[in-house]
Amino acid sequence: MPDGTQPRQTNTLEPYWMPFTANRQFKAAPRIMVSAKDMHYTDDQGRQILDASAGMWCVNAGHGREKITEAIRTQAGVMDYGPAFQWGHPGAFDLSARLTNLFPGDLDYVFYANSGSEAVDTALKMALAYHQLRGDARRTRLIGRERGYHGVGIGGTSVGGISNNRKHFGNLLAGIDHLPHTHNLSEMAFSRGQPDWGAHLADDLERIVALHDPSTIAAVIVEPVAGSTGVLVPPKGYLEKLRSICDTHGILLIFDEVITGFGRLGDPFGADHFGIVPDLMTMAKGLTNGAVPMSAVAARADIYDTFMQGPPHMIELFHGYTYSAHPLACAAALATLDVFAEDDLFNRGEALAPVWEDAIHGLKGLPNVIDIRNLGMMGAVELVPREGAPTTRAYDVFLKCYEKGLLVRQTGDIIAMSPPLIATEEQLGEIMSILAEAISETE
Ligand code: PXG
Repeated sequence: MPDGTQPRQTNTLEPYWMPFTANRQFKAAPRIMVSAKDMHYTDDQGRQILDASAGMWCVNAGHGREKITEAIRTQAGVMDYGPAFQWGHPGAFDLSARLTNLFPGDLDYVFYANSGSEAVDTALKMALAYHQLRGDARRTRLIGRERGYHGVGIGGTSVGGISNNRKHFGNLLAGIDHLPHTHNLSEMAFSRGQPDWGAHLADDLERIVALHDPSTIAAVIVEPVAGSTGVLVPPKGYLEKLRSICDTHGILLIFDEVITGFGRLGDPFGADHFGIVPDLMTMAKGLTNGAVPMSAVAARADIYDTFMQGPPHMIELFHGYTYSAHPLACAAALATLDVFAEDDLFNRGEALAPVWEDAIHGLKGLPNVIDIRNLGMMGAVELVPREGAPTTRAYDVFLKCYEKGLLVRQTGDIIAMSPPLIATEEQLGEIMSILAEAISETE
């Protein structure tokens, strides 16, 4: 009888169905990481790989932070798991007090999930239920944006705007519309920071509102800076316009800060960076420095209060996860906040951002580079697609980078980067010189 101690297949790479991966290509030439410390991974060949993407946008404080590791270890020894519904544990309350202290405006409440996808679906459900509880039950329409990424739940996929992520999965949720994306190469290529052109793209929300009538629209969800689709930086004034149109029409504004949260833009959240308080704000990734899965939704006080109305013995929100506020995740998040404070990482991100900007824009003029964009400690280099073979050029650059000891992300014909905030100026320079070599050597 199989007992799970032995592999069933002789090729032990085969049974793992890898996420968002070209499985056959990968298994023919695998890239296996075996350990990580500070700014580097070590692969199974013993090579050091400089991490220019903070894992997948999550290890903002650098790898293997002893304080975080120790907090997880200690918590596992004290209480491995605590039931989340109708029970609590101290870490969940400590973390909530500290997080809400960090959140901007009156985002005074926090709800926990385990992934960015779950946080997004949670926020969308909160928005729907909020309007219903206020007696405004016709407000069911959700507005996302082209090229938006909000994870892989049915809700997040529906409001998301990346064709490959949508096209295989049927009709998705009904009653969704999308804003246009904000990128335009001819108007904004090689902008440093926020492009001057494009605030008017937010006016499309007025068009959508007029089409469906404001009384039917529950919420608009956007990433303050679109990450997965290749670092699309919002034009100056664009997010302000979205906020004001939402206010005019009683529509909730949701910021998906899964990538932009926890120092990526040199502030705790994108909301701080842009000076705009959303009604709901999702976060994940950097919340625990990637060490334990955890995500959260921050909610404004009046949203929470709207739920706190029926008889007190009634559950107010029929939603949650077995692992909401998992003790190990809470311990990791609390320790992450300590590490951010001790290393002054929010300010460090802000101080490094101009160095990063100069470094990445130094790649202008390399072959096939048609755009470079950056904000905070995010950056992307866009390459002209090969005739008839889109995405292959950036994939080749990505592979060459790996061979030369550099980890970057590839999306379409874009190389996206988000180094840990502990990077030295020399390491930012090293990232760019390896990337420049890889681009120059790629046909
Ligand atoms: N919202 C945003 C804005 C995200 O970036 C999610 C939701 C979903 O999070 P989970 O934890 O369910 O994966 C994300 C995730 C990449 C990349 O390289 C981006 C993400 C995940 C993996 C890779 O662009 N973003």
